Amino acid sequence: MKFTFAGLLTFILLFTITFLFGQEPQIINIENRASLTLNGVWKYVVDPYQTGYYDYRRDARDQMSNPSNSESLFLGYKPKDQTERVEYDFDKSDNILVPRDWNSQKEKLFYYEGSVWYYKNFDYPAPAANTRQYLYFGAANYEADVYLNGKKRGKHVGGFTPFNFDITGKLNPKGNFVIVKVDNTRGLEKVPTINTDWWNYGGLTRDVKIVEVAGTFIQDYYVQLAKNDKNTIEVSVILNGPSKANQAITIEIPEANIKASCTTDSEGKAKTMIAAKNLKLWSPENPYLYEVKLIHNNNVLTDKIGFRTLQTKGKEILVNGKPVFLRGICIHEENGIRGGRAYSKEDARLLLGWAKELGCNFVRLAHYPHNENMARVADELGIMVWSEVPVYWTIQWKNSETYNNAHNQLTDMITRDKNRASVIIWSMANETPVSADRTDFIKRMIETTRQLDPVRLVSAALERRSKEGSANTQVVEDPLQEYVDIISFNEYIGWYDGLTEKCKSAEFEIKFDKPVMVSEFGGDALQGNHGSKDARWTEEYQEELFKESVKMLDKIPQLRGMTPWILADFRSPRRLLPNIQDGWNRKGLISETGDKKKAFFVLQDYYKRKKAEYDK
Ligand code: GCB
Repeated sequence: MKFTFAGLLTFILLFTITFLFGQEPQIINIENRASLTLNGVWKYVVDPYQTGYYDYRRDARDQMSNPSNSESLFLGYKPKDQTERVEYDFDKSDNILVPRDWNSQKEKLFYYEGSVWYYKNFDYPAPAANTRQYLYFGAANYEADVYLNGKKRGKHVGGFTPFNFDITGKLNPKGNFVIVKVDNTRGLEKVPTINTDWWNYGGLTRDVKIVEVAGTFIQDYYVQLAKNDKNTIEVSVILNGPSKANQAITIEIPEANIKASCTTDSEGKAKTMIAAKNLKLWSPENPYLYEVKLIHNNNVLTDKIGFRTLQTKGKEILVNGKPVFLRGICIHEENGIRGGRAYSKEDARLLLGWAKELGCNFVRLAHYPHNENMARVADELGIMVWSEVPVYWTIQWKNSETYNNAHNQLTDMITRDKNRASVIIWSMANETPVSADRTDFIKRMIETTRQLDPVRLVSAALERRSKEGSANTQVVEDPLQEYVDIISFNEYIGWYDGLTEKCKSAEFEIKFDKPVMVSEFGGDALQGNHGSKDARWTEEYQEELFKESVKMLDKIPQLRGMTPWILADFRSPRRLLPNIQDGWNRKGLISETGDKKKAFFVLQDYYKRKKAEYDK
């Protein structure tokens, strides 16, 4: 073999990309594939000094980074006899549930930020012939080092997106064990950075599975209506495996009498356009989902997919050609009643059920990709979705690693949810301070998004401010307005900016003929705390704020939606006021116990009116 310098560089680059950022390509639609769940009880060891990872000279013990130092500490090694010194024992360690964050399960880990080692053993009796196995994680916050049977399989960075490792041939019929070091330490260079207004829940927060696929299998696909064309389904498929070239793929939608095929190229990719007449279109009023089958070599992968068109025209947002008003609400991925990160279909039904009760046809899933169940349940319930990456406040705009990280999180979010009809907006960021570096950073993200998904709308929650010399006039002065499809901004007039009175005189001046969405407004109220409407923290203040806010915003001619902040109270380490906040951001319309505050009903009324206006 000829060994070139360029070849070596490429190898080093690929190695770095694979082990630092990632990842093997994401396998989508895990829910409908053969799998063994590793959810349930795991063992864990809290390791604040990363003793399992670094030796006393702080050299990595990790076999991959340091092959000569492959000491088996924390890698599942068991002493052979009483002479051996092994300073840990997973079997004797405490239990922890997966999926779930550690903070809400273990009192001693409530505020913990650092490393925790997870351990689980399992049998894998009989893989079917010619199959491959992948170890899949729905998410781990924030970094995960993954080991199978004592050998490192890889590392993943980013707390809210899925990842998988090929473990074909590495499983035994009995006695396998997975060890994962999960580290939720915050960092200036990370995405998000050290400063946020939500709880930094750590752990294996989503499903863990062994997924079994055919030797060559459908790894990824896109099945959606072509841009602005309700009679054409655009399909692309990616095969993974040794025989991926020149393979026939069949797409069937039995209920629509559709059966079509395409053939993969040398990279395993296939594309086709399928004519489709009279499809029942997906909409919030009729969230119709078709069973779609993707077939390769008699292996059938099914999904439930809705079809709808989406575009903006001047100030209108058109879904299936009809103007819509986005009656929305922001949601954090948290179930306050149980405590901790939301992860399950039941959690999704609770949160989206509340949104429905409020009269919403839209939700903003803030400020990071939520678990996949949210978009799937939204598909079923007919709720449109804004999906976001944690490019929040002040991340390091000049740092190329930070960019790569944000780019990976964005790509993984889109890859996972691009077949969900409910998802209509990809959001790039939240309240990022305008500067040339920041705008360049986000413009590059927008370009990536448009390449990956030509149909969905792009936005970002921007900031507004008072116009110079005219305190009442509110303007958005952000060059990103040019590049997004929907101009969205957050405003806290009547909470951080003046009292509710101020809403009466404030006016918005938006220069673009594009739809406007107010992506946040609101104020804190402790549920059950009553008083006059100008007393902060009371339900009455929040009620008044909502009454005045919707009146104020309704005057914006381009207003086509809003997602007030926020559906339910959520935990935040920034919220320190005793007897009121106690570690909770109280801007919820519903308390952490599930009780509705007065403002809930103000918004519900407004949405009834808006619905009637648009149903006409
Ligand atoms: C914001 C942020 C959101 C905060 C909220 C607040 O502007 O986007 O993450 O939680 O304000 O409550 O201050």
